[in-house]
Amino acid sequence: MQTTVINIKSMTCMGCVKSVKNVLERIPGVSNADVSLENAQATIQHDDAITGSDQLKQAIQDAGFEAV
Ligand SMILES: [Cu+2]
Repeated sequence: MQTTVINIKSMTCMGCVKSVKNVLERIPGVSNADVSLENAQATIQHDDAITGSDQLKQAIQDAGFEAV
């Protein structure tokens, strides 16, 4: 299990936070995702053998947010 922190630029409210969290937690290999509006950041626990950090970033982008 690995922890990846991704900065997310374009979240503006708790609705955005929820969307990002839902998107991340639906990805196979992700066991937990904590998303903070205040820190503009997602902290994700995932199995790197199933889903790497690039795929997590891509999923966030696909959901319409900017992952940096
Ligand atoms: Cu929002």
